[in-house]
Order: sequence, then C-alpha cells, then structure tokens
Amino acid sequence: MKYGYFDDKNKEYVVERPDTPASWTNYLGDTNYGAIITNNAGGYSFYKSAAQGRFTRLRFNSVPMDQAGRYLYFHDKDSKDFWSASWQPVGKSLEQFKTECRHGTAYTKISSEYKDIASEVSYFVPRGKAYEAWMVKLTNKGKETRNLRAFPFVEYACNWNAGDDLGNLQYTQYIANMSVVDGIIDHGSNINMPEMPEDFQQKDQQRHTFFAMVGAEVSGYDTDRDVFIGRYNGYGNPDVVQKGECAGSLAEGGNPCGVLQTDICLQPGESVEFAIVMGIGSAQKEGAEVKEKYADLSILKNELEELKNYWHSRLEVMQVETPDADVNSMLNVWSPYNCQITYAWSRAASLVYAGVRDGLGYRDSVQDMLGVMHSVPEEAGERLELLITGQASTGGAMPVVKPFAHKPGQEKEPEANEYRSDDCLWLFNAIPEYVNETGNFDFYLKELPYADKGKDSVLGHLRRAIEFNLERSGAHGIPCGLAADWNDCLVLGYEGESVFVAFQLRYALAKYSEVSEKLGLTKEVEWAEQELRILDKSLEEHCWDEDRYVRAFSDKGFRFGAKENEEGNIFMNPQVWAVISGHANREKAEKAMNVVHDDLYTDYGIMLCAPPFEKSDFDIVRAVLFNPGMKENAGIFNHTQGWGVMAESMLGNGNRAYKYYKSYLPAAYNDMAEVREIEPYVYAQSTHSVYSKRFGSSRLPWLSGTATWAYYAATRYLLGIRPEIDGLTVDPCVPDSWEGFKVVRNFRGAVYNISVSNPNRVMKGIACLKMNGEIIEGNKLPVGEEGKEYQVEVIMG
Ligand code: IFM
Repeated sequence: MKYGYFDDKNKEYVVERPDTPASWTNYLGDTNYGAIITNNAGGYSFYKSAAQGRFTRLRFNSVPMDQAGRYLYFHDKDSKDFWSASWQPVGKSLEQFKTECRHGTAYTKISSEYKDIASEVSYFVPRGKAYEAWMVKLTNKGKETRNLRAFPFVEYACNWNAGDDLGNLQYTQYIANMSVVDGIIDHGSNINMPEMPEDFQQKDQQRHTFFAMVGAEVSGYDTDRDVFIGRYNGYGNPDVVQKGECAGSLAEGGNPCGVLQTDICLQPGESVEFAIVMGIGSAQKEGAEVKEKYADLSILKNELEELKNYWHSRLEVMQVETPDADVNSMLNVWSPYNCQITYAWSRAASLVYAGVRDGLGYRDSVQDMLGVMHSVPEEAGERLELLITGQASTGGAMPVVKPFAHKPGQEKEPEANEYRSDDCLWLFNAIPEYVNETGNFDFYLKELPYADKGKDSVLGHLRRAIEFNLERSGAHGIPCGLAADWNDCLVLGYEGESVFVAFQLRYALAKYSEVSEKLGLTKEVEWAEQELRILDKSLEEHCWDEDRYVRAFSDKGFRFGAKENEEGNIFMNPQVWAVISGHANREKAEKAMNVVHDDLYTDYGIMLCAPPFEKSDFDIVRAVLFNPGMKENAGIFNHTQGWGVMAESMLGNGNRAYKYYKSYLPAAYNDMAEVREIEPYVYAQSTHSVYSKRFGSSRLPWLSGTATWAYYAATRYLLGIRPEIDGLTVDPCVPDSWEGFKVVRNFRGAVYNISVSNPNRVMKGIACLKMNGEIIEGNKLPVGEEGKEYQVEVIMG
C-alpha cells in the first residue's frame, strides 16, 4: 500500500494519505533550537537538548502516537462545526477532509481542504534562530462568506527537564506561571528562581518561552490546558474550540498551554495570511522583538526560502543519476538529509528517543560523522575535535560527551568498567575521512586535550586508542570486549575477547601505518606493521572456524558465532569486517561472505546473527531480552547493512552489493508501506527478520548508524567516489545490469561532472578514465582548482 510519493524536484516527500501506519516525522531547526513534527502536526520542540531543554510536551508511545503537537483549530461561527488544519487531532472523515503533507529539508507544509476552506501551514525554524514559525494561509474556495475563528494551540512542559515533566509531578505541577503581555503568551516556569544561563543542566531555574501571532488580531487566549480542552475531552474536541470562544485562563501550576484566538471573515475567493511564532525568551522581550520583526510577513516568507536554499546547497555537494529511481531519491535528498539529522541529534530526540538519553554517545556519534564530512566539513571538523577531546588519556573514550557541558582536561576519567572496546576505534574511520575530504593533512599534528588530563597531537590520540586495545587484550591475543563491543547484547565479561574489535583494531593499525608513512614517521610505521602482523596471526590461529570467523570469546569460555553452536552460530559483523579490515584473503573472504549470503540474507536485509537465542542463558547473551528476529536477537540490524554492501563491493560483487543495498533501501518500500510501516524516506535501526511473525516491519526511524553507513556504502563503494588526500578516487562496483550512471561531486571547491558508462556490463574495473579529455592513469582524479568544473568520463571494463 502506498501513502505518498517522492517529489524529487522539490526535494520533498509528499504524504497523500494521513492515516499512515506510523507517524511519519520530520525535523525542524538545528542543534540550538530543534523540533520534531509528524505528518499530522504532532511533535515537540526543544532548546539545545531534547532531554533538558524540552519545553513542549509529547506523550510518548501513547494512542495516537504523536500527540500533542502544533495544532491549529478552526471554528465556523455560523455552522458551529470545527476541525484542525492537520487531519489529526480532530480527525474529520477523509471523505470530506482532503490533505497533503510535504516533508522537506527542515520544513514541513501541511495543506488541507474542508468544506471549502483551504489551509496551508508551513512549519520551520528560521536559520540560526531560537524560535519556530507556523506560517498560515487560509482561502475561502466556496461561494459563501465564512465567519471563522482560528485557535493555534501548543501544550507546554512545566519543567524543561523531559523526565521530570512527565514523571516528577509532585514537583512540576506547581511551577508553571503563565501571563499574557500585549497579546503574547509568556510561558514561565520557576519564575521566582534566578536564571542560570551558564548552567544549562540546572533544571531548577527560571525559564520562559513565548507564543505570539503576527499578521492577525488576537481576540482571546487561554493558557490553562484543562480550561482549553476540558477535563473529559481530548485534543480532538477541545471545549474552547467547540464553543468557539477562549476563556482567558491564566495557568498557575497545573498544566499550561498556549492558545490564541483570532477572528477571520473570508469572502468567496478571499485569502488571509498570518503566522504563529514560538520560541525561547520572555513575551516582554524576545516575544515582542520577534512580533515586531515579522509585522511584514514577507520577511518570514523569505526566511523560509533562505532555509530551503541553505539545505539544498548542502545536498548539492553530491548529486547522482543512476538507472534506479529509488536510489536517486534517496541519494540526492533523503539519505544525506537523514545523515545530517542523525549527526545533529545523535540518539536524543525522536518519537522513540523520548529524552532519557542526552548528549553524544561516543561510538554512534563518531560514526555519524562519516555521513556529513562532505556536506558540512567545517562544522564536522569542530564536532570531531569535540569528540577527540572525549577520549581519556588512557586512550579509551568517555561513553557520552555532552556538547553543552563538556570540559576537556577536566572531565572525570571513566571507571574501568565503563569503557567500551570499540568506541575510540571509530576515530580511525572518522579522522581520515575528515582529512581526505578537506585536504587538511596537518590536522594529524594538531594538539588537542584528552578528556581528563594531558594533551597530544591527533596522531598521538590515535596511537593511544590503539594502545588502549592492545593493552587490554586477552588469552587469544584478541582485544577484550570490556563493557561492550558495539553489540550491546553480548555478555563477554570484561576480559572476554571481541573478534569484531580485533578487525577494527587491524583496520586502525593499517590506517595508522599509512598516515605515519605519509608523515615520514618510519618508527611508527614499523611499530604498527609489527602489531598488525601479530594480530593477524592471532586472528588466523584462533578465530577462523571452517567457513566463518567466530564473533567473540566470553571469559567463561563460550565461543560466539562458532559453527557448532545451536544458536547464533553465524554473526555478520566479523565476516564483513574481516574483508573491510583487509585481514581475510580472497578464499576466506569469499567463504565467509557466502555464509552471510546463505544463512543471514533475507529479502529485507541481512540478519545480525542466526539462529536466534531462545534457550541460551542470559548470562551468556543478553540478546535473549528480545523476541527472536528482533534487534540484536537475529533481527535485521540495519546499522550493519552498509558494511555488507562495502565488503561485497570490495570483492567486486556488484550484483550482490546492490541486492544488499536495495533490500533495506527505504524508498524501495514506498508501495508496500503497510509492511515496513515507518517512513519510506528514512532509515531505521532494525527490521524484524524471518524469525518474527512481523517480518519486514521496521522500527526506530531516523536516528541510527544506519543512516551514515547506508550513505557511505552507496556513495564510496557502490558508486565508488572516494575522497583521498591527493585526489578523488573513482572505483565503482555496480550491478552488471547498469549501463552507467552520473555523479556531480563538489570536492574541495572544484566540481567534477562524472559520467560513467558500462558498455560491457561489468561489475567493477575501469578501462579508461579521462578528465577534461585527458587520459588519467589509474583511477584517481587529481585535486582540481577551487571554483572550476571538470568533465570526467569513465568507461568501466
Ligand atoms: O552499537 C549499538 C549502538 O551504540 C546502540 N544501539 C545498538 C547498537 C548495537 O548493539
């Protein structure tokens, strides 16, 4: 079943049916002021942190799943009928209520028509501002004069701390204090406490937000939720909207809301425009300033256009034209956009991440960097430095870095049992990618502090990361898993060993050697190569099991992923990373990847392991927590799918790489959305596998490592466009049915128009490469001149 379509030209996804199988969301704003909005205008807003800066309320996992939201109600004074600009919450019959939601890059527009009244509401956060706008246009399409009242509504949190607001009611029900100043609502909490701008994490402080209307006269207001809705009504039939008259309530304690009332008389064919602005600060100051600024609504309209241009320019860094329309929709808009949102909000704000998690989880956030290096290199560089300073002087990383509170050099060193073994090793993916994208090779020499004490060059940080794992290796010479090794559900024991991390470490040693060589550090090269040989030997001797690499050794002697095991006898991660790290020879690589194909691949993607754990003791594997076929228990864990695509591409199997890529490509499920359920334009953390009755259903959209690795695998390995320090490598690995593809890539300010043709229908290999008509030996395009365009012809063969 289909609920919408990709409008590639406008870089939008259009939801045509509002009764989607799950709420289909979008993100507004940036890391200063963020917001989530669904296709039915549900969602919430937050300042700096979704956990500690949440000032509007959403009841997670409720029924329906996305309430409350940014609602705009209408009341017809003559017929007494009422409805909302989005289908929900009033939910008029879809026979009479026509609606469309356009999710775009950091804006959403919901257009509806009910009984001859057409409404368009565009939601966005003007660039760099700490407030959001709901820009409204109403048109009377009928033949009668219409006397309407509009009521924009938002439900506030009492305290900005999301956990307290929803759970600590003995406190939060006594702190709201609402006022209205010149028609602007002031949402205050703890108003007798001082403001503490320098201590954002302090929840017991005075805070204010404002809610104002521009371009329309305010004729009433309400700020007490119970008065507006009525104690036994719901968002679908608020008392005030039914009556058509605000009560002028001022909440003191209890549950506050923001409602303004405006009267609109529309002649046949007539339109009116107005806007709601809501944001951080008091009604007296920031609210009044914003209201004055937008007295001329065209300013706001221009800001929406500026916002679109800004986001589109981020996407234009790489545009593709392949024979597959689904791939194009994803790679040109949604996949990189998904990466940018994930990078911005880590795992902190969605309809699933309910504000309990805050800050940047180390391993996830370092991986997230890979998806945005090309589009926001400068910003990414700053984030990368922040994360590098989250590494302790031991070489291991802090589990979480909080950007608004992080103090490099003064953080507490993590306890020994807090370290995860893989965390700091992701730096070997992110740092070279940053250097290769920007050409800033000196970055390796930049001195940065450790989280707790001391400082080092970036290269020194990398060495400490390697040493950290070498120093914590176990009986088989394989790095210990410590608190976790990427898979949060394996119980290795602190001294159990992770074969997956061993492959990461091998990758790290190879990168370290390569960079040291470029820096002329011969001794470092020798050291890394020597350690790499020792590690290869341990992997060879202890980790290969007939046709697969085992996953790990627990400290109780259990071998995860061993062929003889009844449950979990094959894991994906070690097979694909044996290839990615360069450890596996061709024969072993093929064997291991064939087992992945035969035992783990399904129509919806590759399972993380199989068969699922059902009888195993939870002391051995925590994956038994989950139903078979879900998440880490033999689910299709989408984070890892990109690694499968990369490994097959590295082996030259374009058909398989593409098959794997398509199996979890969101757009490929647009016409069967009832199976996948979540947004067909974004990636999700996992999909239920063949071991589940709900095979194919996906969960946890948007914020997942899936976004980054899907984009990375497709652009760098399938299409094969890889930035390197001395040029742009072109190394495609495509299905043999493709006759070619095109890429426009901006690399360090030069634009490469790359046209790849595949006359002999091969999967990999380049027969001829030309740049501006000149033959290039090998497959690397030289670094071009900033501002110049280059025509690149590639013939595969
Ligand atoms: O690697 C983890 C990630 O950090 C959080 N989600 C689950 C993944 C696999 O366990």
